[in-house]
Amino acid sequence: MTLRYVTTNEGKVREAREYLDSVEPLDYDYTEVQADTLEPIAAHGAREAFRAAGEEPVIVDDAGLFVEGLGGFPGPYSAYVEDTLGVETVGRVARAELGETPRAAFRCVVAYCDGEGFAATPEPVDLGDRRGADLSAEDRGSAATDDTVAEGSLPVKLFTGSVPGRIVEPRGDGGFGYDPIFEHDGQTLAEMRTEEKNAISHRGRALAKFAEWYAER
Ligand code: ITT
Ligand code: NA
Repeated sequence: MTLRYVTTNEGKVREAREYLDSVEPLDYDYTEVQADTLEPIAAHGAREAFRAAGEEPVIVDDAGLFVEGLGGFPGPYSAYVEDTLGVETVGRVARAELGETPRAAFRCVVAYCDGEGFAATPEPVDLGDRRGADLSAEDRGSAATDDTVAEGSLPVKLFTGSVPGRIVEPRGDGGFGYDPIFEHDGQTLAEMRTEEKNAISHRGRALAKFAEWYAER
């Protein structure tokens, strides 16, 4: 069965192909529920996309840039803020407000849904990084305000990754989105080749965990 990567972002697909050779992009615009974390957005999107894909296995990838001194802004609103303000303005505002190189992190949540349940294997929790946490129970907690979940909660498995860095003046023309203003270890993500970015990135970490788990599935 084909695994569908539900995204309209070619940059994400390019990065995912390094981990999953048989993945096919699915251009489906899932509803982005409002939340201050990425997990419920990705979980909800995966359930909706699974149904829209004719009940084929899907992964949804929700990511964002979290500037520490701005309370995590733009966080889950990163796509909207990129479209409205633009990446350079976000960088300028952060540096005007917080000084030359404010601390930030990229986070990525990969949500997998194939209609089946998951064995309840207790997973170790590492720093700010919930490895493959099965949030179906947590999601059920919000069912009262969430129509789709109330229809019957499809299990979703989540894989997260994050990378710390600093906001800098834009450099580099690789990558996509906020990559030019995010520096990690002396280089912006836009100055890295795809393999280099994957080796350290939020998405690379989430996808590596997912690919390892999926190979056993
Ligand atoms: P899909 O929802 O179709 O997957 P999107 O680009 O809207 O595409 P997100 O909602 O996950 O995806 O993206 C949130 C924002 O964060 C958006 O502005 C992206 O450009 C940006 N972003 C996501 N991953 C990134 C990365 O690895 N490097 C730089 N910016 C990234
Ligand atoms: Na999105």
